[in-house]
Amino acid sequence: MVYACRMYKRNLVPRTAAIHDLSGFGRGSLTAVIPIMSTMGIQVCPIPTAILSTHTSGFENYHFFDFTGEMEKYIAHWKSLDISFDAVYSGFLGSPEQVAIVERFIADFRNDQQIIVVDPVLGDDGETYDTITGDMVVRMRKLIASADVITPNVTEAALLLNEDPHLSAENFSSGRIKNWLKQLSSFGPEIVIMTSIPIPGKPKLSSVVAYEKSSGRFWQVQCTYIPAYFPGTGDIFTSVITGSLLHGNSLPIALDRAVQFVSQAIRSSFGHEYPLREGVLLESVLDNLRAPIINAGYELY
Ligand code: PXL
Repeated sequence: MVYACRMYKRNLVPRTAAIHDLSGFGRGSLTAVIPIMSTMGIQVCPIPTAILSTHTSGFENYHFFDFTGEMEKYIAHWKSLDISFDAVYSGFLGSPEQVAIVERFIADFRNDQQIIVVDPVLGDDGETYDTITGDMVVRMRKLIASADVITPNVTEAALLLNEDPHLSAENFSSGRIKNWLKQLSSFGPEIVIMTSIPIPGKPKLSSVVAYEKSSGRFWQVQCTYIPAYFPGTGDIFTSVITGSLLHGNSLPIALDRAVQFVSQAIRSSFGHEYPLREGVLLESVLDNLRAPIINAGYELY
């Protein structure tokens, strides 16, 4: 049986390996990555890093099964199948030891036309997530060196750079933002996308700023800040970025699509009264991913 298209020697639809946890309730990680990227016409091949009854933001006593001991056997079978990936996309890891497993996976499945996306999932809103240790932060600094694209939020960027993750909005001058992005790209990645950036003096807005090392250009997309923290929006954002780049969109168009989709998802949810920990009502907006981009709001920064 031949799985790739013989004539073009490529995958019939773009294919990504998705290295994230599977959290059964709460709409994040693989339960966001798979529907979003599938809707965008990408084949998603998951490698679970952990299996949880729920994600860890706002739930207590969740069941956490660390998949570290199983991952290498799972990956060894894939190696024997001679399959190729157009992207490798990693997110939440179940243990610091998984960094070495992901690095090996990237090295073993490397090809010229691939993008490696690492979402350094560590925390949000100035705090690390429940299961994230100092060792995970140290090892994540190493993992981003293997990536072409990284997508930290401001808290994760601060942790990776050993900066204060509790800075107030006034501290986010464009000079500081550019400096952080350049420092992060000096670890290795060609593209650094920082999300959830407050804008000094504009509490109703938030922004995403990206740096593209080879062109030296910075891009910004601003959006309305909605005062509600829904877990999983980082996973949603990076899934759209990865899908969009896999379809050959430019970086600023990918930023636009991701910001627009996350904003639509939050707006579709915020008007309802339900526990925020259940995440955005993703199912009600998935079809928007098939709509063309009408208003591109990106600008050079
Ligand atoms: O959305 C990031 C994330 C991923 N995976 C797990 C999490 C979180 C955030 O809380 O708990 C298990």
